[in-house]
Amino acid sequence: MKPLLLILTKRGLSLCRFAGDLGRCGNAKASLSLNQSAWTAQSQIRRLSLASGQWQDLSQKAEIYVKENAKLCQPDNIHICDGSEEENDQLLELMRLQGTIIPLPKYDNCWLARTNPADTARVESKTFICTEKRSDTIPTPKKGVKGALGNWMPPQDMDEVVRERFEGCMRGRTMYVVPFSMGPVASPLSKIGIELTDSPYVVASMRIMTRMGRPVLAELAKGAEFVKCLHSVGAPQDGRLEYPSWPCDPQRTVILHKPQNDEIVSYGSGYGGNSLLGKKCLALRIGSTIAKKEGWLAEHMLILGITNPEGKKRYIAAAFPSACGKTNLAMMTPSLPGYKLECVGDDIAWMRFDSHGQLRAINPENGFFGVAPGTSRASNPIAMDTIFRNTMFTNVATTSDGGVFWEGMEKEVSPDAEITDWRGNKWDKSGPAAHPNSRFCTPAHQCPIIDPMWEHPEGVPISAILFGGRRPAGVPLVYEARDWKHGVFIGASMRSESTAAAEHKGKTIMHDPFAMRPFFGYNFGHYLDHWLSMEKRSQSLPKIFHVNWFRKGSQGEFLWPGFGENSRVLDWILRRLDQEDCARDTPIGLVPKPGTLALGGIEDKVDMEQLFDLPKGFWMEEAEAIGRYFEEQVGEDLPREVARQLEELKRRVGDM
Ligand code: GTP
Ligand code: SPV
Ligand code: MN
Repeated sequence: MKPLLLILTKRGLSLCRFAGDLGRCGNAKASLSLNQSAWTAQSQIRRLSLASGQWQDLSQKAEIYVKENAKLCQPDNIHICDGSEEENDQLLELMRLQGTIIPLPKYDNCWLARTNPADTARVESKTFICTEKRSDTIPTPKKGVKGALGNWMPPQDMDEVVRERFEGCMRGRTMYVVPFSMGPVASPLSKIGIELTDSPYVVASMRIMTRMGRPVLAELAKGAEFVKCLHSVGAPQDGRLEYPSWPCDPQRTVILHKPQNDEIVSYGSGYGGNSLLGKKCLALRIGSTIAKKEGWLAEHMLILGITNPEGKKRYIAAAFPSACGKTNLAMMTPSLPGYKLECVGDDIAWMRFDSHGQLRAINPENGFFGVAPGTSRASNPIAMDTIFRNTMFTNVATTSDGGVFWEGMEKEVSPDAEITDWRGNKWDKSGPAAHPNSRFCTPAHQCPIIDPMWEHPEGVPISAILFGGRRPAGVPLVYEARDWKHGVFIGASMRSESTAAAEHKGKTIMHDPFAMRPFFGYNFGHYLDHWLSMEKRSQSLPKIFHVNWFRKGSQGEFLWPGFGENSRVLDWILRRLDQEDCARDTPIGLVPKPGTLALGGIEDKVDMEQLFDLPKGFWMEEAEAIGRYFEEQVGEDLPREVARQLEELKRRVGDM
């Protein structure tokens, strides 16, 4: 390791591990005031100096992109990331000195970041898609109704927003150039991005969540196209950072996407999907627009492989809204004997039909950014076996013996360990110890059940697609779509109880079509057309199902034990794929015939009647609510076929 130099500059503490000169130093403590003109002049001269890397590492196009934005953001220096272990160690050390992260000595190379409490989740209200025409981004809502299928901004406004926030925003900081690949490097299904960021936390997290560094630089050098991703944590207008160890600007946070240019710009937040731009911004929002153009699907779905007791293996993709069980299902330990589950991905699937009409999926990510609370040896032992090495935790609580704690881990910490809450105070039990949206960021290859095909460049063949959400009432444990069109309607009609994954207040049942509501890169009506058009691409489409692990009884208790027991539902689904005659028709779709769901061992714990009850009143109201939503939110952009599916549902429910 190179020697570590600490240098006191006008801006505070600078850390430098590269060759000796100041100009090549990494940035300091985030004591940013934006009007230090003498320094500005200096950094003007130095601003295109490289602290690490070489311009030759980039393609000409990439070099221009970096230089243009360096001119705009005026960082003290630029660091082209190579993704090496050494570079990562240096960044971790820098963050430790700045107080951004603390080590977790109980584990191997694990760290905790505590954010500014105003920066703990995605901010949907400040996330925009920029297109010339509003109708390219969102369907036209009914007069007097606020559109809820994304936020639109005209490109001129975007330019203004960028100018206002980014001019000089990296003064006193380093601009990191993060070359990354979504999907295995050089797979025909992958896409490259370059994220420019002033957050070492983002760099370290992108190194886990994506393939980052050298191999991607090599692709760029060959002239590969890339998605442009500009990110700054920013600083409040008065220059005063309330939490210097977690600089951000919550007041002016904005996350912008310009599909026309394959461009993402994010300002003001360092958290998750707001700042790790490969994830929701590239893989879903920009991804979905590319997918539409190129004829494939970019979806908010986990991918798992499941082998039945006869040794037959199938892959399934499943779309559940944020914090509704994707990571848990993707790593589930089947309770049904003889079943084996393997994980391909826990959040995003890119899927396209191969030349035989088989839908194939890749996980574009390289790590898991999973919800911590609720994760335990009892609920998700596989995650627990994954996350205690090389992991960046954010906003979890800590124990006095150098470990982590969150709600659900009560039985897994020593009873006399003292607990420090996610804000860094002694936990007084008046609120949760860990933030409800606290997360682990951990390398996927560490997962003990990672699928042998998880990095296969052609992807894995998908046999079934599941939709689901948190439905406390009325929605049965599982039902099967009658056909592809009906399946598309089920995806379009998805609703779920709100969770802590975004900024929503209180629990309400929200519409969340395809679990994509916060992630559509273009007009949802056109997205539905695109899904419907898949029928033209293949003779052997996957079967579609809807699942609900979250139905509740009269005392507010979950009616279904969930987690590993969900294997019983997967078993029924696989048997349906094998054409087994184990389903019966209902007005909403096909449900298990009595006695066909494998319940051995838990018969007395589950009330099948309640789990599969279809109250007519509930479904009348549900169909009304879906109709109202389509009318108010999608209007003229709703495909006729989807409207027809709703009429059919209403008719069938009316006949109940
Ligand atoms: P994002 O990462 O935000 O997209 O969330 P996710 O969809 O991956 O959800 P995750 O698997 O992290 O689960 C979120 C919460 O749901 C956790 O608190 C889990 O414990 C809980 N959960 C997951 N699966 C089940 C289940 O089968 N039953 C019940 N009751 N809770 C579950
Ligand atoms: C989600 O909210 O769906 C997440 C977390 O997976 S974030 O990456 O922050 O969007
Ligand atoms: Mn997840």
